[in-house]
Amino acid sequence: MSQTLSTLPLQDGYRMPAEFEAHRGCWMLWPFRPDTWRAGALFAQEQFAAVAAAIAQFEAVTVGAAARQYENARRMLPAPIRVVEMSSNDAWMRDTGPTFVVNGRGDVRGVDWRFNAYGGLNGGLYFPWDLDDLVARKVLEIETLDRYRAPLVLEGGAIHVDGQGTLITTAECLLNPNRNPALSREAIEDHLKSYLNVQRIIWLGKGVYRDETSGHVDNLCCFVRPAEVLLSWTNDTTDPQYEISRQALEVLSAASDARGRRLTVHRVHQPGPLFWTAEESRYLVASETGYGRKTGDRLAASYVNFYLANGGVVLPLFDDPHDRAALGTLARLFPERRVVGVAAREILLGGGGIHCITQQQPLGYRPAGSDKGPSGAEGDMRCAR
Ligand code: KQY
Repeated sequence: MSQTLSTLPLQDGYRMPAEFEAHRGCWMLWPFRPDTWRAGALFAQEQFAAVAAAIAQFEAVTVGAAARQYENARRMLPAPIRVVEMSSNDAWMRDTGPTFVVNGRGDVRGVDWRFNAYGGLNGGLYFPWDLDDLVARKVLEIETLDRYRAPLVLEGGAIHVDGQGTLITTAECLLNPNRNPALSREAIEDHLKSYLNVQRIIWLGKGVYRDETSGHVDNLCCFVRPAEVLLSWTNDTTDPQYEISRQALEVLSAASDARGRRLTVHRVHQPGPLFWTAEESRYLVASETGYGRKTGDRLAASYVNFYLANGGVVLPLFDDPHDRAALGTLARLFPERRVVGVAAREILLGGGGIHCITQQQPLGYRPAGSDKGPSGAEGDMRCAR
């Protein structure tokens, strides 16, 4: 049974692990809404299926699909991928799924943040969002994992952690009045510390230029390993992204992490810039907000929006001259993983990337030598359930 707990992860000894730690698997949702995904989501579904198949080379994948899409999803997804019926308002598992936390004994729980579709009635992207706000709970219920319901509006794409006490976020998103208007920066930091067990929070200013999420960090910067980050960059000083990335570089270069280490900052040149074409905006149903979805609007494209799977990196590609260099950079940064590129322009047209549509579920293991496992063997790797 999955219980809702009234305690806090910090006091219970749980922490959010880094994405580069071992996974039990990956969760995704199936896209369908015609005001986010053009042409009735057909092209997006093809790319979601390709992402799921790429991740499935490395770890188990589960895709939640609305009842009316179940058959379609099952047909389009390769057989080893588990499809479960799950209603949602859109398909951003990073933002609506649970943030999993682990303890040192191999147990896994989930934090269920409040979700308001990226800003509620004050700049949010869609209404209603009630089904999306239930996604984390449903995932935890399916996995029989206990749940912390946090009093904070937060999307998973707004944070990145190193698993060793450091969190990176942007002020543009987490301090945006359309998320938690009643909370000060200190109060927000206190919640992050209590729910994720982090001690050092690094605040970047803005996220990627024209990012409709109000600047999610997962499109701009991420941890490659402890004390090493990757930043989306442009050499074009006339591009509005230049000043955003330059300021982030300044903050990151001056920062130290929770263990007192200075950060090594790697850079990857952004694609494009990329824009909506007339053909692409033609078969899009008008949305309530209409945010940046017409011919000529700039897309918030970034190679940082990749997914780290067990032994793999699943990298968004855009049929862009910068793709090649990005593949090379990621291969150099992750020599121990296999880099798989997946075409992701249709996902980008929906406002996100591969990281935004995925959520890793950690394995939950007892670190070698920390204790005796159930078999009595010293330091064995134990699954959480
Ligand atoms: O950055 C992300 N984690 C998700 C992007 C969501 C865009 C909503 N249209």
